[in-house]
Order: sequence, then structure tokens, then C-alpha cells
Amino acid sequence: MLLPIKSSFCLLVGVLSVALGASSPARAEGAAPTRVELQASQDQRTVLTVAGPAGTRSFSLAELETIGLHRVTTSTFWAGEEGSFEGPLLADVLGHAGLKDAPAIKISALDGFSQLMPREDWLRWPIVLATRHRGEPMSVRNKGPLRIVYPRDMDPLLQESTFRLRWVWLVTRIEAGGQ
Ligand SMILES: Nc1nc2c(c(=O)[nH]1)N[C@H]1C(S)=C(S)[C@@H](COP(=O)(O)O)O[C@H]1N2
Ligand SMILES: [Mo]
Repeated sequence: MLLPIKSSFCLLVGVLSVALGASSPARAEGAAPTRVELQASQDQRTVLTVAGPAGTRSFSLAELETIGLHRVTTSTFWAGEEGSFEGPLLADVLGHAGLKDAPAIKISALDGFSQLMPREDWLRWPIVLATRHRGEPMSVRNKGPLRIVYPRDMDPLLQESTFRLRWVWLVTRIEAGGQ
């Protein structure tokens, strides 16, 4: 049976809106980091120094992974990297070092690169300080052992190029910055 044009159109719009409505919230949920239970690393070597108001703290990979591992499955700005990243939330690491209320932090890397990140970022998005990619520790060659990972697929704003600079890899030091 042929439907009149008007009701066919309504049917098409209905099917489309159900399809779109059903897929977008599911995508947004999938993009947010979730708590994951993994056996923490046993690696006791210091990988990170955080300079806070109450002094400087060093963290080994093992210590960072006991802060509470989260997994985020996201696209990145670089081809071939998509997949999961695991690590503590940056906000939690900053909390352990008394830096959570700093107006900005300076994140420095092994290669001499550094970037400022404003407080707004870690308050607004669950940024992961990744210790793993697809569940495996990251070598220096693979931008490890520590890497900033924004939950890029959660928010279209995170696709803007400003944030590309803040995806610091080879992270070695975090301190208050920006004044
Ligand atoms: N450790 C480290 N992280 C880094 C960089 C770097 O040189 N070293 N470059 C930053 C900048 S300026 C950008 S734009 C991107 C580099 O992306 P590209 O390699 O695609 O140019 O990563 C950021 N993270
Ligand atoms: Mo850049």
C-alpha cells in the first residue's frame, strides 16, 4: 500500500529522530572516563614530580595507579591512536599535591616542551593523566610513560586546536603556573 506523501514524510522524520535521539546520548556516555579495576603497576621508579604549595611530591607509576584508574575511550588529534587510555584523573593527582585550586598549572615534558592548563579545564572535564594506552604501559617512544588525555569525544569544544597543544606527552613535572 502506498502511504500519502505527508504521512510518509512524517514517518521518515520520526524514524530519523528516533535514530538520532537514540545514538547521541549513548555516544556521550561512552566518551566519559569510567572507573576501571586493573592490577596496579609495580613500577616504583619516579615518573612525575608535582610541586605544590606544601612542597614537592614525587610519584612512581605504581603510586599514580593506586590513585584510582579511569578508562577513557576516545579519538585523539593524531591518526592511529584511537582506543582506550587508562590512568588517574588529573584532578585527583592535583588534589594529592595540593594544586587543585591553582589558577593554572604548568605541565612540563621530558623533551623540554611545556604548556599551561587553566583550572577551568580540570574542573570542567575529567582529564586523564594516562599511564596506559589500550591497557598497556607506554614507552617513551610511544609518548609515555605519562600523557595528558582529554575526553575529546565528550564535547565538541575539545576538538578545537587550542586543546591540541595541551595534550602533553612525556609528562615529567607539574607545578602551579600562569601568574
Ligand atoms: N611532550 C610534548 N608534547 C607535545 C608537544 C611536544 O613537542 N612535546 N607538542 C604539542 C603541540 S604544540 C602540539 S600542536 C601537539 C603536536 O602535535 P603534532 O605532533 O601533530 O604537531 O602536541 C603537543 N604536545
Ligand atoms: Mo603545536
